[in-house]
Amino acid sequence: MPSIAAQPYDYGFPSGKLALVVIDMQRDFIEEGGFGSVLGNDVRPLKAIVPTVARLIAGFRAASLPVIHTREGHKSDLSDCPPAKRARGGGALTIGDAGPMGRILVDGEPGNDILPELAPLPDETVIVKPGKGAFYATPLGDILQGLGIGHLVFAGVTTEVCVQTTMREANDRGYECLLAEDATQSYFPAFKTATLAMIRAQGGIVGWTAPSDAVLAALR
Ligand code: TIU
Repeated sequence: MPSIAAQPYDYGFPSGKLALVVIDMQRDFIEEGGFGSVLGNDVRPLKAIVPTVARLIAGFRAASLPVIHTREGHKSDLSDCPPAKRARGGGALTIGDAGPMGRILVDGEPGNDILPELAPLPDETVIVKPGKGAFYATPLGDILQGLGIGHLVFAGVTTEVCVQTTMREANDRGYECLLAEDATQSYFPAFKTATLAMIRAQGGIVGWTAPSDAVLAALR
């Protein structure tokens, strides 16, 4: 069984049975004027991981392993956006309002697009999700079951919100989860550090973490 040099210990996976889940690498979180910035965040640090995420995606494609992309986005009538979620944030604009990249966090708007550098290939799955977790109210679980995949590598943003929520959902569903340390980012550096530590604490209570180079070495 191949393995990735990881913390808290090596991560083994069945040959040919590993998928990459790229969480929410969309303009709404990474570019000025999207959801991330209307929440009051400096979005610039998130852009820095794009080349690393691109390398991971390229490695999975080269190994003929599935790459699954997610986007956080709501229907245009906001019927899948709980009023409580829409009310959060306290900024001048909120979900569904018109911003510089179209309506904020709404599926189909320019701001909801995945960054062009990380664009999904036509045959890759894109999950549009109304929540922070990618399993909630989406077909992700059924798709993974159909692929016979039980081992997941995670990348994307933000570490402690959508990435961690999805990893915890996956962990509770029995998936073996690894987070690529340098292919994820938070608006809050301390939250990223804490998330990596809490995932791998207690013998890997939520999963494993490893640098992207260690993941790519194992794929080769
Ligand atoms: N605000 C924040 O850190 N994140 C989100 O709202 N969504 C995701 O993490 N994708």
